[in-house]
Amino acid sequence: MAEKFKPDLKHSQVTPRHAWLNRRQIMAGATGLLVGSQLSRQAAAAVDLSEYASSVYSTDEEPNKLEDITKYNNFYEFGTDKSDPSRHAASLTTEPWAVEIGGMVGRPGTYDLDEIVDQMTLEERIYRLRCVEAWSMVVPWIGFELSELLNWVEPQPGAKYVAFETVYRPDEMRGQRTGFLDWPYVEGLRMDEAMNPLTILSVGLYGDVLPNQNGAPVRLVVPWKYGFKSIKSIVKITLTDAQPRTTWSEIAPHEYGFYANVNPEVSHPRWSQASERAIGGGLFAPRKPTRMFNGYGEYVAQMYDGMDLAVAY
Ligand SMILES: Nc1nc2c(c(=O)[nH]1)N[C@H]1C(S)=C(S)[C@@H](COP(=O)(O)O)O[C@H]1N2
Ligand SMILES: [Mo]
Repeated sequence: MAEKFKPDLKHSQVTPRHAWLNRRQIMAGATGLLVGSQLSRQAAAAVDLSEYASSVYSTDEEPNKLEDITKYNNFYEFGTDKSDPSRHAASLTTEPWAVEIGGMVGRPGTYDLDEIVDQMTLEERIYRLRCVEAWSMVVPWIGFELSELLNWVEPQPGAKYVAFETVYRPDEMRGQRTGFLDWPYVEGLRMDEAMNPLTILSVGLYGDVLPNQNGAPVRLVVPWKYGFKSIKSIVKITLTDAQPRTTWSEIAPHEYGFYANVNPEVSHPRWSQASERAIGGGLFAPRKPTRMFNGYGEYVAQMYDGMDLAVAY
């Protein structure tokens, strides 16, 4: 497969990461939102699709255009305007990239991202993304299940949470030269949330490596939670027995909780969460009703049985 692909690559410089994205079998849903991408189209044509299970977790909704996904971003390390990340994120060096994995694991270490990805099963996952600001998109990520990585480093039985940290590089991230957030951005999940098959680490988008503004080279994607949980440009993953600090819940605990499950019935103190504005729908498109757990309840609701979701927001 690799040999077949190389001549077709449109990239003038094939980086190691480009190489693995094309070399490895990107599993694609049968409904194939492969259409948006040249590289993925080539992949679909060249491989025997019968060997590939479609991801049951992908939505068959139309994904947003690459333009929407890469020009309308939240990535405060590069500024607070939606257009700041696409204008300023090129300054981040994403190669080489190391991820330190530690805490309550059997095999702690600092691993090269290429080495990690080489061990993982890449899939295309087309997910809805619902920001707490009440806009939404549909994004064709490429990534692997976080559970596969955690199992690889052998979680200890006492581990109850996973903490994540974004890179801190004020020289490359202009937003980090301001005091707007308490850098580095940190996030966390409960262990069962981290092990849920919906939870992925994304390394690609539309068949290519992840653009910097979307959290290159590796970012979390937790589709049933508000977007701020999906932390970008991760350099540190720590398994712990205590609930990790999270950036937004520390800044405004009455507005942003640790759980942050999408919930149309619990309003943000300053706006309703009952509906959302679909990016790319045009100025006059009607708002979409927001769904409990962003529509992923069948896979995740049982994790919160017995929890009062109005309190644990
Ligand atoms: N490190 C970091 N991660 C982050 C953010 C951020 O500002 N910094 N913004 C979050 C928010 S609020 C959202 S909605 C998503 C946006 O992801 P996207 O730009 O790829 O759509 O990233 C999340 N991850
Ligand atoms: Mo967000």
